[in-house]
Amino acid sequence: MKTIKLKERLSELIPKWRDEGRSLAKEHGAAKFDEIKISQLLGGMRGLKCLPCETSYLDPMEGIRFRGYTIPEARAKLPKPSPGEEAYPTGLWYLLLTGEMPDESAVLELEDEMRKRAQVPDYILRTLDSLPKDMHPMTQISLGVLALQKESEFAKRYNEGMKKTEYWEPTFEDALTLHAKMPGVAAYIYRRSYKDGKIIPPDPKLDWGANFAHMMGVDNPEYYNLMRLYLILHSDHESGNVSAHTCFLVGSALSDMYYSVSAALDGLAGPLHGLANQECLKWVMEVMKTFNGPPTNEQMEKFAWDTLNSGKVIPGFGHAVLRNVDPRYAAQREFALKHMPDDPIFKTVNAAYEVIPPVLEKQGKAKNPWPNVDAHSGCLQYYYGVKEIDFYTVLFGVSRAMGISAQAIWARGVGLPIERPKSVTIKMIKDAMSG
Ligand code: CMX
Repeated sequence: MKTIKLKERLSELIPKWRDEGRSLAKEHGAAKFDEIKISQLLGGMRGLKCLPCETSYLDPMEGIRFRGYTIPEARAKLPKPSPGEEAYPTGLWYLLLTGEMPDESAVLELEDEMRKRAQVPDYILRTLDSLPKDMHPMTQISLGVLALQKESEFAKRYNEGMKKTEYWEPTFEDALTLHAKMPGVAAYIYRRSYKDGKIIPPDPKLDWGANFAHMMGVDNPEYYNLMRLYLILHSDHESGNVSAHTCFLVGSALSDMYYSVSAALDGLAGPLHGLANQECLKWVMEVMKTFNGPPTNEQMEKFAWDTLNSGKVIPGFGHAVLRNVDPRYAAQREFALKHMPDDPIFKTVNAAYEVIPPVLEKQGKAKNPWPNVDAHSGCLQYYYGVKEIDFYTVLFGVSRAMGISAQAIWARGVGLPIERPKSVTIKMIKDAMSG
């Protein structure tokens, strides 16, 4: 069977990565890299350096780098479809997996492979059909991905007794199949929950990113570009965030890619994580309803204080690691300034951008007063007619799956063990402090 270049390259790189990991552990296994403070033990392990991740690195001030490339660099250097202004998201997956910028032929080959695997099995459609249409789309996509587990090559090969050094290979196959099918599953959820329920088949002339938009029923070249950008921006954010870490943890038990990604989607569905994108647009709409349109900066300031004083967080602002404007926010703002500068929702998002950071600074609680990725994404979707706010986190999920699958393939490749940190009781902590 012909192997695509991406898989060939991985089969060359993975043994080297495995040796590198082994010799690091052998030569420096007893060395200390970080120490844990009690504030971290009781505070969500914030800042604790205890997870390896090769696909991306998040600098608090600069934001994410995908394999060393900033977002503007990746957008500029990754191959782009023609016509099209934004890069192929599949090219980013290649970069995340290998650390190497793909050329156009490697991306086209990957696109082709995705196209061949895109058909969503009938039993998945029937599973989705059995769910209430008003079930949250995140529950539906998690169930859809979970049901796809039947396709798992890893589970099959594991049962046949494959060697540990081969684990990465069916993990890669599962990821490829999952990414190929996931837009079709997500688009079907969109069509059945909000539209006429009819399936729009993929268009063989379109790339993976644009096809997702097409299958949802949004055929606008500008939206194709937005979708490609969206899928790139939301893909990877190191391995410590809830969705990535969930995938990493579940996968460490050798649960296959479908189990791991389904679990990750459940974490993404939390309002402090991915669901913040729907919460954010809801909040922006509330502002607009209260002031009959885009607010003045004074009105926005008052609304922000009212939210804080009622004990709620302002969705889309703050971050556990970032201490600056999220470059994923900046990229979406740039898109909005180019394509929809006069849109009233964008104007409201812009007022929030100007007003909220000083308000959060004045309140003095949030360590990062700046907007994150979720503060902008909904406004762009709404503009192009995707007005079903509950669906927004599904778009995030289709993208995030790429980053976490790349992490999972790396983890299988280097042979990381099952994750199992040690827990302690509060009494043990108190005793250690008083002793
Ligand atoms: N509005 C109001 N208060 C906020 C806030 C915000 N946007 N961001 C943080 N705070 C508060 C926290 O709730 C916390 O309050 P308490 O001390 O009363 O518990 C305090 O400020 C300190 O929190 P922090 O250390 O700055 O932030 P954390 O690392 O604990 O949490 C995050 C990070 C993202 C969960 C938080 O900033 C938040 O809730 N933001 C709003 C939700 C959001 O946008 N989430 C999406 C993040 C990106 C993503 O994962 O998709």
